[in-house]
Amino acid sequence: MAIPELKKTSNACDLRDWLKDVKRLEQLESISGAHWDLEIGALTEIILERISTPPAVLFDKVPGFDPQRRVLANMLESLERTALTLNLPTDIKTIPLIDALRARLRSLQPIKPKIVATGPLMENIERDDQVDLMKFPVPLWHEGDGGRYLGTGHLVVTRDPETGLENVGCYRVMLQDKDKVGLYISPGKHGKIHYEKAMRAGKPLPVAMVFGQHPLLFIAASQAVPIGVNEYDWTGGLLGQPIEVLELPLTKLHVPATAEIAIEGEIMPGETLPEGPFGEWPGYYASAQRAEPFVRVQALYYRNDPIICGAAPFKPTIHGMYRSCLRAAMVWNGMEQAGVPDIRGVYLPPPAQRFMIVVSIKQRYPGHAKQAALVACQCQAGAYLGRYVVVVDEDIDITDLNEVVWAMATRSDPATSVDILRRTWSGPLDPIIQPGQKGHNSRMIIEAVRPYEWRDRFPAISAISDETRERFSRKWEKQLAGVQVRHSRSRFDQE
Ligand SMILES: Cc1cc2nc3c(=O)[nH]c(=O)nc-3n(C[C@H](O)[C@H](O)[C@H](O)COP(=O)(O)O)c2cc1C
Ligand SMILES: [Mn+2]
Repeated sequence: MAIPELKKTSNACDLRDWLKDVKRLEQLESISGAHWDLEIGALTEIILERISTPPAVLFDKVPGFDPQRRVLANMLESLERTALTLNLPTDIKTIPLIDALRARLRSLQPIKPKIVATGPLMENIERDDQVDLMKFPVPLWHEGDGGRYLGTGHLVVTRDPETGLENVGCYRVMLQDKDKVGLYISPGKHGKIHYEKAMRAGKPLPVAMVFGQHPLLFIAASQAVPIGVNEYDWTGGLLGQPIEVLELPLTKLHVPATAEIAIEGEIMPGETLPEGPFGEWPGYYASAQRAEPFVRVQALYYRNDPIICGAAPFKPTIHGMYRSCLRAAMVWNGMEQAGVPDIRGVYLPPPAQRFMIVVSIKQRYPGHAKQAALVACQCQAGAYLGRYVVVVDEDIDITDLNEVVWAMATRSDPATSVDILRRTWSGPLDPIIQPGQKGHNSRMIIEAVRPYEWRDRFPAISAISDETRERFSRKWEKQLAGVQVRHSRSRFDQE
């Protein structure tokens, strides 16, 4: 597939420009007066549940706060906004988007950010005793959360105390006090490695955080950019031009010049506070409240009328398509690098996320389907926290779960089409593994393809052919359009 041209943007990755583009797409809504205490979170969830293409939602006039201190939710919950953010055409379809993204990832050359002297972030500066994070409308996102989460769609910037390399990761941040924020970083993450090195040396770890930025930076911080690659460089590489950053005065860490809100401070050795629980992406609370480190905030910076970006995970049955696309692109590249031929598409059905990988292939030789499945679930991008791998033929639309289920139901026979891999890589968020036993789980490979040996004699499909559909759709276009308008209504209308 031809890779769409990169469009040069006038400036470096500004959320406010992105919001203007989203408004032009007619995918931005604002809601005034929702309360921080569960109301913003619940409305976000209800909109995701009810609307098949959910808009981005800007919450303003939050009771008890400066009316222009806002919260943005559902940034990336449509294909169009995902494409916009990745600088791809907004009319692109799912598999072409994944294909274009993987081509970009494959050829990505990191571009160092441009360090600028100042930017909109410096419109308001508060130091030491002036710092008051309680003045921001930080939501309680889910009913069972142990606190209000300021950081769910944000950046956490740290530096390796030994190598000096900077990292930008997205690790949840809980509001602890007016000048304290707790964070949870899971084992092996780059920020955790920095933290552990600093603590071993008995030294504080300087930390900067950004709560509100262009969503591409959130993607960079929350998707596996390889260790050693700075996420700002990666973002510049994906955009084809450097992003603009400021060097913060106390920690010398870098944050985007157009960030909405940023803090800098330190994690002190040995200091912890209770953190969590927080509703996580599999749709569960994997663990109870724990003692976790926190940052003592020394300085706070924010734009006028700042916007907190929220990307709290809800049950994946109602959202998360953009994360499926990103992971699919990485798995597809991993499979291609391992030499699997004729892959027609890779997708992770959003309700399952990493727990299910679907691959479509044009079968070339006996064992091709098995090879595709094994590599999909064991290449680096697909190996962690998986469960099911389904391989289908190229005629199946893998972005449509109905089609995938139809293929499973009609082209697989459990006695011969299924294999189980044991003791594969799982993790602390795996709901089916008992507490205290987390670590390993298993994988099921389902070959839902026409069996290779007699694929040419497999029963023919009864649906109309593409040509017939095209011919009659064109001939009856007007009548069909009328039927469609009268009968496809949003789920909101049905209530
Ligand atoms: C909305 C969202 C929230 C996340 N929260 C956490 C978290 O609280 N802790 C964590 O360790 N990883 C979390 N992650 C995953 C990390 O952001 C991801 O693994 C990322 O690659 C980490 O950056 P790093 O590779 O530089 O460490 C989250 C991801 C998303 C999309
Ligand atoms: Mn990293």
